[in-house]
Amino acid sequence: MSFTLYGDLGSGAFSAEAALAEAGAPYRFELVSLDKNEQKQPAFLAINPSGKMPALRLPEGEIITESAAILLTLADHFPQARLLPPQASNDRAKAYRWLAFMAGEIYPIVEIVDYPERFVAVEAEALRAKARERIRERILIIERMIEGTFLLAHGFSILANYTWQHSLDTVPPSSGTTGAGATGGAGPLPIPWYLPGSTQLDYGTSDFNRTQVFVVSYLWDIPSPHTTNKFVKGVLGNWELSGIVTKETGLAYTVFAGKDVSQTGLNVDRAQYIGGNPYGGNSCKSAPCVSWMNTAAFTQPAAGTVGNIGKGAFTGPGLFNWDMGLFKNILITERWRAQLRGEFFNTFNHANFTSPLSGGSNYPVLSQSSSTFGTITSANDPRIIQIALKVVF
Ligand SMILES: N[C@@H](CCC(=O)N[C@@H](CS)C(=O)NCC(=O)O)C(=O)O
Repeated sequence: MSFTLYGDLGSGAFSAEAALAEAGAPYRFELVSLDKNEQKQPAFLAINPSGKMPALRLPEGEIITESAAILLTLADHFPQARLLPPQASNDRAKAYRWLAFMAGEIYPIVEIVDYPERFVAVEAEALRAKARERIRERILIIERMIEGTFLLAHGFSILANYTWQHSLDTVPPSSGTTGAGATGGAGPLPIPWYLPGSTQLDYGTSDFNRTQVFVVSYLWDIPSPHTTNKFVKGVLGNWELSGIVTKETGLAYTVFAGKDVSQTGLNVDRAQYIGGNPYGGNSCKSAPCVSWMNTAAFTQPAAGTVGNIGKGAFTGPGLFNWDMGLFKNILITERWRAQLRGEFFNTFNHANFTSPLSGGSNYPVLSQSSSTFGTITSANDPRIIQIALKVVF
């Protein structure tokens, strides 16, 4: 049994749709085009006689209109989604207050902005401009009530996501997503089809593949001290702490011969893997990482052959990064606010080495004949600190 939401893209139906999605409710979206004036056609007027969207059909068939009523109905239907703060709490009362404010003080003026000619026979544009001003004034009332980042919720929000995947393709290494050189892309040419093993060598892990990616972001509105002392409140109040933590596995790369051993003139020959652990002792603790690859496990292919290493057969070092932000919000006047922002990228200055590549990170190929074969020679950015002052008015 599913809900049906009637609305248009980019219309006020978004609030109902956001609530349905947040509640995890099953729903169907029925498009009613404002551009084609479909909201005033008999088919939709039978659903909402006032010719306005959103309208929501409940699974039992009842039609609900008026955004505030729709939102409250959905909050009732899905208590576990906690669309509203706890019952009888101050925050619940505040939520009702802002819902009524949007429905009563702001939404009616939207009609004047959208259709001023419905209200006056002349000077419709002047009326539209005035109505816009009113909306702005009223939205500013809400803005000024926001302490820190939240209007209703306090404290802490956190988002985490994890992906585990493996992307494979048949374009030659370092073609990225542009395709092989042969088809106008940026990558090298494929290994010719008539050479033994050619198809297998150009099939493998995609250049952009990261098998595991874990990202957590958080925002903490640090509670202001409960005191009447203006100085203490001014200094210790209105701080926000935010951050993004990323941990991901490395990018795939391919070991090339670095010479035209096959004499095809294409310069896409692979090195020859001759057995043993392809990775070195991993001694990256003290730069340079002399032994990311075990050079003794590779050699040049025999003359006239293309080597035996498949696309993306090896994986470079993973990445760990923690960005942080510490913000202090300063209320100057009703209208003017300032924010002092301290941003710390790679806060703990973790050394994130890049793959030991011959041609930079956009060219995930390592040349066996290079003098630095197997050695990591570069890293991502060290810690960077940025301090800024933002003024909002
Ligand atoms: N009171 C209604 C107002 C809805 C409303 O104004 N919707 C606009 C779209 S954002 C609409 O349907 N306008 C079409 C029209 O007035 O012809 C509510 O709160 O849902």
